Amino acid sequence: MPRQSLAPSPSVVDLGILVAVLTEAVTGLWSLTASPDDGWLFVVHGVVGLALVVLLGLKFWRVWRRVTGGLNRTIAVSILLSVLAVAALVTGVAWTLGGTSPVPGLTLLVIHGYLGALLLPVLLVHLLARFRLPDRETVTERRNALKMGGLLVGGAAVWRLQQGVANDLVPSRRFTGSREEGTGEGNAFPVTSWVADDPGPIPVDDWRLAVRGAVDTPREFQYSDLPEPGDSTGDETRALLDCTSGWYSEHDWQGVRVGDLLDAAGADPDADWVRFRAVTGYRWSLPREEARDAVLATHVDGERLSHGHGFPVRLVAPGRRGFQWVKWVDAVEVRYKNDPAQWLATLVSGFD
Ligand SMILES: Nc1nc2c(c(=O)[nH]1)N[C@H]1C(S)=C(S)[C@@H](COP(=O)(O)O)O[C@H]1N2
Ligand SMILES: [Mo]
Repeated sequence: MPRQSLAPSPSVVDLGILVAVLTEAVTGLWSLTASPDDGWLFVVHGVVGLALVVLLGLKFWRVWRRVTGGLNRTIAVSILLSVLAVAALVTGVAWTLGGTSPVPGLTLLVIHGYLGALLLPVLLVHLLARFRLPDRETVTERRNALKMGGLLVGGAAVWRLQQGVANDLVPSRRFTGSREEGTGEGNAFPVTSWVADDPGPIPVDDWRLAVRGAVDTPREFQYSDLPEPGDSTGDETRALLDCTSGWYSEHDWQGVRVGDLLDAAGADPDADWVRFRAVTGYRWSLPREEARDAVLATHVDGERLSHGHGFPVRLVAPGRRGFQWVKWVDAVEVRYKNDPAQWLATLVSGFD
């Protein structure tokens, strides 16, 4: 532990912890939808997380005597909060360094996310009991500002070192923290549902793909209407599926270009959104121009999609996180507005 003279004033440490935790919450949540242009989110999340380790160390050093003085409700909340914070930091760092989870079916990254989410309401209770606004002079005092700045620079330096180690330990790591699984091997990659969506096999004779909404002529296609891999009317795209639970897989996807479906139905050029709906009600929307270049895939690396991967068709949305790649699609809907309720649909779909 550094001597207390090297530490910022206690009230500044406390404020720093609050700001850091809120930063982690925002960047952590935001990272779930991050596109390849949002790499900086993960950098901020990592650097601030490492600075938080030091801030919490300083705080624990200062307050641990209080805990040994006996238990009351406020102290119990503080202890719970400390345990959650340490567990969130440990799982986050361990995931980066290639650690594997003791809980089957839950990666360390997912556990890290749950711990972070659990921590926020406990933090709120803790703040309601203990929050004091530090006075302005202390916060802006030059030596405090310098020490906090030093902490961030230190966090950035350790983060760089840690990235080097992590890239050695987990060579397939992406900037999102995800690890490679089954690239180029057809259907042999993980099957994931976002929450509970898990329909039975879809009888292809009854299945239809509807193109509807803001279109001149609503259309319906049977499976046999869709192009086979290699057909001149078909499309193939190489794209990487990156699931927020911590794995990614890159494949050649064969199917039909969404733009061709929209042209076949005569989509209204003023309608800015295209919504992809699964047989279960799970759905996601893309801006029209992006949707036009997306593919509704029937095949992966030339293999017919397995049921788990979305047979008869699944959306391939390059640059989007996995949860937006809707599986078991049966409708493409051209719309004038985006669909904020789609968030809820992805969470509740599959519960009945
Ligand atoms: N209908 C539907 N589509 C879905 C999901 C789902 O639960 N239901 N899960 C999504 C998530 S979280 C991911 S990562 C990918 C996983 O695709 P895979 O199971 O083919 O690997 O599908 C997405 N598409
Ligand atoms: Mo996912």
